[in-house]
Amino acid sequence: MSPRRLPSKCLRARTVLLAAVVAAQVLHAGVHFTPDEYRSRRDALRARIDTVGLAVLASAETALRSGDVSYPYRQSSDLLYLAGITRPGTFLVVLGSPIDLGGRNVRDLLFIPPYSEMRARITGEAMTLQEATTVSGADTVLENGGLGAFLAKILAVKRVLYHSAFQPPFVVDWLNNRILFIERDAEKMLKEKFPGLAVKPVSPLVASLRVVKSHNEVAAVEEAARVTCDGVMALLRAAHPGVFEYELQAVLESTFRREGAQRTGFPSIIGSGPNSTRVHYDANTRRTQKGDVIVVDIGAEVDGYTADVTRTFPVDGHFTAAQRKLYTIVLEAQKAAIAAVKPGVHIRAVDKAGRDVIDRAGFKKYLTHFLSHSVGLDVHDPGLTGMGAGDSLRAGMVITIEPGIYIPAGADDVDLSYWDTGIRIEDDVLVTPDGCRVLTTGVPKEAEEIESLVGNSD
Ligand SMILES: [Mn+2]
Repeated sequence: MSPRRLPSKCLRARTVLLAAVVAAQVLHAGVHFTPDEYRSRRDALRARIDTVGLAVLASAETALRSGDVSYPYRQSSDLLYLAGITRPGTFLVVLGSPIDLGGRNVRDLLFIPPYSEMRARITGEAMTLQEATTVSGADTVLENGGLGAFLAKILAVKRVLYHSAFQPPFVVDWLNNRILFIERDAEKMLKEKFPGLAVKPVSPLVASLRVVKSHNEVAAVEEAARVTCDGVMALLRAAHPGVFEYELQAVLESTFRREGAQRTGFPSIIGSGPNSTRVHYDANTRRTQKGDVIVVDIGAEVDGYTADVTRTFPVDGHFTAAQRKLYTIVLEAQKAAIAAVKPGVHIRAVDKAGRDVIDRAGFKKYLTHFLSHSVGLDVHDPGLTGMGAGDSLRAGMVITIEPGIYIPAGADDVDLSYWDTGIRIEDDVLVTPDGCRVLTTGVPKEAEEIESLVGNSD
């Protein structure tokens, strides 16, 4: 990448270009979510916090890669959800009951980095108070330098503080061989300064809001699903024995970007041969061989929302008898689980419907994970863990259904024709009032259809 400081003669041309880019971003961000929607989400959060309480949510930290180079930035999902602001250095305050600020009734405040002309010229990423107001609909937007003084005043009169987690909550001080507990110490200092103040995490409250998706959120996941499926179709057509896993990743992710995805929702998994049995393999370095199956578990992120799709295919376009047998079982399991999805059903019953098919076929020990999770702003979206008593499905939830069978080399209770074979099939489904609707229909999953697409570039 180029260094941060540009030679001055480039600045004018870049400024014009960047102004166009910024304008396009603002337009794009408005496609799915209006300030009214963010406002109603904050109202829903307010209804869950005490009237004598307030919530403070910090944006994600910028992660340093080395020197003055950062990793690509991605906003915290909770802050995106409640305010739509994509920049670091942003803090959102949601008040349990309104306060009077300069004669105005204020329910929420946003604190953002001060506008910097220099930053606008160099990165195009400066935001004015007015722009932040337009995006978020917050009652008041102020510069983030004022956050400390504001909190000092407001915490003196509030009884409960909900806050977002410190990331990371602790750091290792290896010079002194000790751990610095940032979050614990911050909470301790607050309680000393404001006796009687209760300090709680805000994330469970926001999670309870995020679990059922709005109409616009479903539209965002559908768009992510469409782009994701297009990427898989391009990948299938580009596959042939001898192709490297990373070449397939490049085809996939270039399709994502060309179709408007900002990034992937999680590192792309392209696992061939032995790697198909490793459920979280994402090194993507192996050269494929004739006879391999390839598991691709991937998701494009569009406007903050990700899809999560898995397809498995033979690199040479022909499943072996053993591969086809496993594929048929997993597909049957997936269809059985999808058929079980409707409001009121517990997520463990959905898991069981799919798992039973694999158990009956005699491959119980080769299914090593739960079959479902919520998907949305995060690939493993909060609110539906499979563990809680309250994990019954509700209309508007978006969940994945992803059974699999993974047989490593050396498995001693199966024929060796099954070795090094991982099969997983995953779709995203919207729970509807009377059942569900599969959102990721853009790429087929019947064995013959998948086979006919592999290497087929016409
Ligand atoms: Mn998944």
